[in-house]
Amino acid sequence: MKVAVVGATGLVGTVMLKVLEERNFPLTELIPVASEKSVGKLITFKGKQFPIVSMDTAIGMRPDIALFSAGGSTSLEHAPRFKEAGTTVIDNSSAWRMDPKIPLVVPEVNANVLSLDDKIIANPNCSTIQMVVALKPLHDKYKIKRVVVSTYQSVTGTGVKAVDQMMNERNGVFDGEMAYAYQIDLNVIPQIDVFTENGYTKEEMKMINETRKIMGDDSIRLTATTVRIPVMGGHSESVNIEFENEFDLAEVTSLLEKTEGIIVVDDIANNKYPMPKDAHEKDEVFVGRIRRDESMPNTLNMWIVADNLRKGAATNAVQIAEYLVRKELV
Ligand code: 2RA
Repeated sequence: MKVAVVGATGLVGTVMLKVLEERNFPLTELIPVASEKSVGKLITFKGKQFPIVSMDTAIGMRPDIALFSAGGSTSLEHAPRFKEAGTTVIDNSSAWRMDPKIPLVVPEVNANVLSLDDKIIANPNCSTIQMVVALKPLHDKYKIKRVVVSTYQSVTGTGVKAVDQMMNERNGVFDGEMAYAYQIDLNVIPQIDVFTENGYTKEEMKMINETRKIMGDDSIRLTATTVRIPVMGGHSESVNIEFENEFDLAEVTSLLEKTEGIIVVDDIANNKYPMPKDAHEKDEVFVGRIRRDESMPNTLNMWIVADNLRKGAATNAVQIAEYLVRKELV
């Protein structure tokens, strides 16, 4: 497999390279792609050095797979050009996610929708990915009626500039460039992305719309509040789920424990629950604080944490690529 990583020097691109290396992806040639100012610089991968190339050079090299994490407009412009060259694009931006012709995939949930004809595949939003991994086994068993989610999202979801802003604020340096309109350190910002006409942010609408598409069920009702907190390492989510059917709490835990990609950390007797600090650099989704919502019948509360740069972005994209290779869809 010849694999291009588009946006190789960004936060997600860097993690994509690390994940490809760690998971020993069957790669014969790596093609790192970045903006003109990085062209010619070297990227070390598995002890070998690969020069960063331009978009045009990469397309000319006709990779089998291109993992894109370079923003929506780059993706809209260049993913179709890779597709023309016979490359399968797995795109981490929001550009293609809600296009009805484009599959939006979390492998544990809906890899079965993929076919040989899919040459552009969308990787969902980070906060959506970790939630659907945990919702899917429960939906299959008890049928979800409604989800109420509130998120606590890491600054790494915004990018390097936001990490710098937080660390500068922490170190008392306030003259750097701001990624957010407000101070983030020692603060909480109840806005992720811009507001839409209905008063929700784009991030909140992504969680609602992408969840229904990935789960293949438009009847699921969802509402979301997405919040940026001064944390690195992962996104956390408080999720309240109302089911059509009755559930047994021990069975819920056991279903989650048996689900590929989930680690249940739920030992309140010993004060154990998932935290971003522990999820950092892990590929799994961590679930804990599993308990009944005693104010409503058939309703559950749980707490979901995952490394947003890993399962929320790079790992999920690499897992899609692994699935394509395994099923000979590329
Ligand atoms: C965030 N959802 O955390 C974004 C990243 N894709 O802001």
